[in-house]
Amino acid sequence: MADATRPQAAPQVGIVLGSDSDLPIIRPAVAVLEELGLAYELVIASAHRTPARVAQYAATAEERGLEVIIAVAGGAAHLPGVLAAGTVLPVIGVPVGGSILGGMDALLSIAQMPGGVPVGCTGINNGKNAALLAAAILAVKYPELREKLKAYRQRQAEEVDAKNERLRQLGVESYLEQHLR
Ligand code: RP5
Repeated sequence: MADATRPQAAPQVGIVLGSDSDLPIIRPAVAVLEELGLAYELVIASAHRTPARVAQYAATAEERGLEVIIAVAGGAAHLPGVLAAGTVLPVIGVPVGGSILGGMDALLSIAQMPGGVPVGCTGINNGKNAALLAAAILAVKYPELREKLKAYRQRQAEEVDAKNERLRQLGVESYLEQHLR
C-alpha cells in the first residue's frame, strides 16, 4: 500500500508563490497539508521576474518526486500556466485578490488557459481549497490519505452541526448577540 507520509526531505506537494506578498494566501493551505501529514516545499519564483528558475522548477519537478504543484499568483497570473507548460504533473492555480481588479484578472488568467495545457483553478485567495484539492489528487494513489480526507470532512460536518445545535439552544437573538456584536 502506498504511504502518503514521507520525509520532509522528499516533498510531494510543491507550492510556488509568485511573490512573498502572496504568503498570507498560502497560510491556510500549509495548515491543511500539515494536518493531513503531507510533505511540501515552499518556493518563491516569478514567471516574469525569474522566468528561467520557474522553467527549471517545472522541468525538474517530476524527477525530484513532486506529485502535484500549487501555484499562487496575482495580476496577470501566468505562473500556474507556465509551470503547467513545463510538466505533466497536475498544477492547481490560486488567484490572488490583491490587485486593483480585486483578483478577477488573476482568476481569468488562470481559469482561461487555452486547450492543451490544463490548470486547475480555485476561488480567489482560496489557498485552503488548493491544498484540499491537492490532497484529493494524491488520495487516488494513497488509501491512507483518502481515509484522512474522509475524517476531515466528517470533522467539518460535525462542527457545522455543533454550531446549528448551539443556535437552536440559544435562540436566534442570543446567538446573534454572541456572534455578530
Ligand atoms: C504576481 O504579482 C505575484 O503573484 C503577486 O500576487 C503580484 C504582485 O507581486 P508584488 O509586486 O507584490 O511582488 O507576480
